[in-house]
Formats: sequence, structure tokens, C-alpha cells
Amino acid sequence: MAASLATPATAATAPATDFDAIIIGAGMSGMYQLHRLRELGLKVRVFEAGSGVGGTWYWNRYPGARFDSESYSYGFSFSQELLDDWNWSEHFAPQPETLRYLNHVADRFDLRRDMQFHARVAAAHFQAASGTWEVTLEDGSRHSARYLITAVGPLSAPTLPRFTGMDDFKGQSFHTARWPHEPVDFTGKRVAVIGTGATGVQTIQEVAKTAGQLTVFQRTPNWCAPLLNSKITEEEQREIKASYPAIFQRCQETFGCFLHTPDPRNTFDVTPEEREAFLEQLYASRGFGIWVGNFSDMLTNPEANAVVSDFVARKIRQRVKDQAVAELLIPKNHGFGTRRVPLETKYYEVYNQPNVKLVDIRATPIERITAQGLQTSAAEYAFDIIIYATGFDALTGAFDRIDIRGEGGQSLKEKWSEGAETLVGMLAEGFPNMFMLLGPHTALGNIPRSIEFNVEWVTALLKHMQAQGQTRVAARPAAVNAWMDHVMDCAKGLLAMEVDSWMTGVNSNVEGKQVRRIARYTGSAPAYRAWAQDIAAKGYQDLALR
Ligand code: NA7
Repeated sequence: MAASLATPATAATAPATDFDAIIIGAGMSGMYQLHRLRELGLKVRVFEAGSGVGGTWYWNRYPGARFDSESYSYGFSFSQELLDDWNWSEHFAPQPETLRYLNHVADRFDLRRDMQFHARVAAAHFQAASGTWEVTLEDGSRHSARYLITAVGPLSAPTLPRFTGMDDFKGQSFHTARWPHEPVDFTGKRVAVIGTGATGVQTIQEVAKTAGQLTVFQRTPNWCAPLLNSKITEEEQREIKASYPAIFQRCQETFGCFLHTPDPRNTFDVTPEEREAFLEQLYASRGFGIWVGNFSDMLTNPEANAVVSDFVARKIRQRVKDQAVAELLIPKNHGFGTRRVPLETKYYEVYNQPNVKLVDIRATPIERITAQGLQTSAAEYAFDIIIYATGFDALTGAFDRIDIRGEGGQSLKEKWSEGAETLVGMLAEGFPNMFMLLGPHTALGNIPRSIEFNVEWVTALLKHMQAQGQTRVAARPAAVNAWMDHVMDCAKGLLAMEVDSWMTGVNSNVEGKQVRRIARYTGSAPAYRAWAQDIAAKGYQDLALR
């Protein structure tokens, strides 16, 4: 299978490039795309900023980092041998195990020989005359390829707050997504955590175990629900191995590729007693069921949403002893599930510990970071360690950090300054021969399932072009418009659209990202796939190919 990309017809005319394809990023999407492109006989190079594979699972080494998707629904599904020889140890694997898994995948498929690490891409410029891409790394080296494939991840550009004095702090400070490779010891230390999203919650419940004093600075509480993780027993392991076809089939059919999917009933179709029993059952079940397996109208009907929010608020009041603290932990400005629901393990009980204190920074904002710690409008605090669990410039941030220029030198960042426009999240008009594996408007949910689909879609397109002797592909404007109309339609009526979050493109720490917009695809994964498959089935008429 070592045929070169170019068919004989194009080989004579196609200008020479260093590679057939350059992939940016060695996370799950970059790894799988490399594997598939090798099967087409392409010469591929992956540039990765880190020192190893794993993407999200390489960077996010903070204490307590783990899956919120069931491990066996998250791993790659494309190789039976891989499924046979990997045993997940827990229903929701911790980060070190996932990173081991991804290194195992890299070994098994001999991926590293086409990867260059410590190689951050600074710029990628389309060359109109040759129809190729020139990629410049931060070290100044330049590399050319016919195809540019971004595998940069939707949540990979970390953002820090813009407090004054951040450089003055004399202790240790870390963003959760830039955690050191060496263990950090919290024993007896005074630790601050700023941020209470999915990452903050995982961090807080872990750090609270050993810190001398943990102070949590919360701006907005989130609705959290029990993860209910446990070790996978030998019997469960056998069941999982035997059920892989059914597990992945289920993931193909559900709304977000999770094992859970909305209950067909609406909230008020059932009696109050049945409702309560159903919510109790969801609260006592592992994983995202209470979020993505709840009544169908929970995320669109405010009254239905209030029922679930009230239920979870009662649970928080039961679990937190100090009722003033419980009230601070109960969200008041958004309903359950309208932002990403952090899954937790005894998170609320942490606030019953004598070494943990919650500070409401809406009431008493952080004014500055000091040499010793930080200062709010009400008090000064001294810390040994400050942890910023402050999230990411989501969806478009990783693109914005690279100087990507398409036809006519047009900058992608400028083109997307009022919101991204794509065709099925994978192509952008005016950026020929560029594919985005997890661009804005791809189905997110249980992400590896979307990664596999998108990689296979791009691979099939390149194979088609290979067979036709084509070397240039561009999204047609009419196709982009039709897709974007669909993206806008899907978001209509969703309660989540009325709330600030990374899912609505808001990040208070990033200039120009204070306004809510339709930043992601909110339809179902099956609907997403149907649209993309239809493009292929109709012979790629939505694309200009030559
Ligand atoms: P999130 O969900 O964006 O959470 C970030 C948290 O940090 C959130 O509580 C923010 O409060 C808080 N934050 C951010 N900036 C500040 C400033 N300047 N001051 C105080 N507090 C701040 O990021 P995560 O990393 O937890 O999760 C991201 C996704 O990764 C997650 O959904 C998973 O899918 C994986 P706010 O709510 O903005 O008031």
C-alpha cells in the first residue's frame, strides 16, 4: 500500500511538497488520521507541541483528571486487536491510564515515526499557485504539504484570568491544562483553586484529601451529579469484551454518542411520584444519564427543567451540612444541564471538611494576585499554591492561536471574528485542501466516536480524489450556507443558548468573546453524520474538486 498520493496524471504536474499531508496535533484525532492516511499510501507528518502523544490526556495532568464517559465507550473502536488486548481498570479511567492507553495505541500502530514532537505550528499559509500549504513551526522551520489537517482539539487553548499581579506570586501556580509532569505534593499546604467547572470540581475533590487548607474561589456554581465510578471486576471485563459490538452500535444511535440518550417521555407525561422515582434512579446511576438520559423536554422546556433543578438542589442541601454554603453551591442563574454538568465523587461533602472553605467571588471579587496569595474585596489570603481551573478558549481558540491564511491571504481568525462558518465543521470556504477534524460544528458529545467518523470521512474523500486524479478541494459557498442554516436551526429553543458558557462561545478572559453565539453544533450526532454522509453519497457536489 505504499503508492504515492499523486496518480500518474497529476504526478507530472503537481508541484513537489515535503509531505502529502501535514496533521497538526498528536491527540486522538491526529493519531487516527495518521493511521488512516498511511493506508492510502500518503506521506504524512504530524507536528505536535508536546513531548508525546495524547492531546487532552497529555496536557491535562491535574490531580483527579478522569473520563466522564464510560471508558469502554471512549476508546478507539476501529481495531479488534486493540479492543482485545486493552483492559480498562475503572468504569471512568483516570488520566494516567488513558495516557498509557494512547501510548499503547501509538506503539501498536507504530505512529511515532511520522510524528515530530516539541513542534508547535505558528503559521499555515495556502499557496494559491501550487494549491499547497506552507507550514511554519515556532522554531522557524518550514514544511510544505498538499493537505493541511487540523487535529487541534475543541478544548485545548487554556485561558488564564487577567488579574493584576499574577507574576508577583512567590508560590507555585498552575493552569490545570499545563500541569507539570512531576507530582505536586499538597500535604499540609495552603492551596487555592479558582474555577468550578468540570475541571475545577475534579481537582477540588482530589486536592481536598491532602491539602492543609483548601480555599475554593467560585464565581458561578455548576450543577454537578454523581459519577459513581468503580473498578471493573473480572466478570464485568468479560462482559465488556463480549459486548463491544453492541456498545459501539449503541453509541452510533444515541444523541451524543454516549451510552445514555434522552428518555422518550416528557417530564409531565408521568405522575409526580413516577418523576421523582425516575430522577432518583438517574441520580443513583453512573455517568451522564441524569444529563443526557433525562426526560426529552428537560433542555427545552423551562418548567420541565425547573423540576430537575429543584431535585438536584434538594440533593445538594442534603449533602452539604452548612446550609449557607449549600445555597452558594446551588446555581441560581441557569437550570440543570444548560451548561456542561461536572460529574463528581463526593464533591459536595468536601465542603463539610474543616480544611475546606468556599469563597463567593461574585460577592467579593478577586482584586489582585499578591506575592503571598490573593486579595478579594473583603480579605487577603496567603497561599503556597494557586491552581487556575479557568478553562479554555473553546472551539476556535486553538485555531486563533495559529496564523492560518487561505486564498488571497485571508486570515481564518479574522474570517471567524463574528463566529465560525464551516461545512460540517470540517471545511471552511476559502481554505482549500484544509480539513478540521474537530472544528466548530462537528458533533462533540462522546468525542472519540465523532473523531472516528470525521477521520473516516476525510479519508474517504481523499481516497475519492486519489481515484479521480484530483488534488484540490474547496467547500462551495452555497453548501456552507445551507449547513450553517441547519446549525442555527438546531440551536433554536435550547435553554443552553440563554446561558454564558464555553458552549455558547463566551470566555470572560478572551477579548471579543463576551457575546453569546451559536458556537457549536447542537443537533444529534446521527443527524450530523447523515448530513456529512449525504455529501459523500451525492458525489461531493458540495465541494469544488479539481
Ligand atoms: P470551564 O467549564 O470553562 O470552567 C472554568 C471555570 O473557571 C468556571 O467556573 C469559571 O467561572 C471560572 N473562571 C474563569 N475565568 C475566571 C476568572 N477570571 N475569575 C474567576 N473565575 C473564573 O472549564 P473547565 O476546564 O472546567 O471545563 C472545560 C471543559 O473541558 C469541560 O466542559 C469538559 O468538557 C472538558 P464562570 O462560570 O465563567 O463564572
